[in-house]
Amino acid sequence: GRLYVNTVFNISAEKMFELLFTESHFIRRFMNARKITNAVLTRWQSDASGSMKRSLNYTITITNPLVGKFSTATENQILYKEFREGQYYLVDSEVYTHDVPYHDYFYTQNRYCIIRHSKRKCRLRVYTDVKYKKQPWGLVKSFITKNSWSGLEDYFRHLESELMEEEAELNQGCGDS
Ligand code: YK8
Repeated sequence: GRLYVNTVFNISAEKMFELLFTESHFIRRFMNARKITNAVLTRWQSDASGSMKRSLNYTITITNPLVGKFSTATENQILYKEFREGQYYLVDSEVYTHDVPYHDYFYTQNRYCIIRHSKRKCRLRVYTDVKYKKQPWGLVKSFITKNSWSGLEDYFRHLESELMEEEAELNQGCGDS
């Protein structure tokens, strides 16, 4: 896998979770900017093991010229029960893109770690991995992997920069934070 984000923000861990994993204005604006439309999300619900789950369905707009312009996608998220309110959150997210070439071969696994750093700071880490449900021919596999990495890198670079803007807005007028 790859580590796409590993940054300390002037945002509390609790707030970071709220920004990324609830229906926040931030995530709505970000989805608009990425042209992610038709989003339908379920609420977080606890499962038998005590972890929390939710799923998202949406349509993504794709800039890769090898692929059609749009694809529907499903994202299944799990918030592990080891989370500590305000301290530590671990969310695993599996993303299935249903309408891209070779969609039945692969999905993407994103792991988001939010760790309290101090009262008003947290570290956000995002690891991603391209996973295979069936083994494609070698050339196809490297083609899928390469195209996935470039799309993911663009996405997470954008997310990180939008979080930095949000951080600046949140901290306006309280200089000592
Ligand atoms: C989520 C991973 C692959 C996919 C794309 C597919 C190329 C197909 C390869 C052919 C377009 C928001 C990506 C980047 C679309 C966007 C997905 C996003 C960023 C040519 C063989 C959508 C996180 C996420 C996970 C997986 C990304 C797809 O929150 O290259």
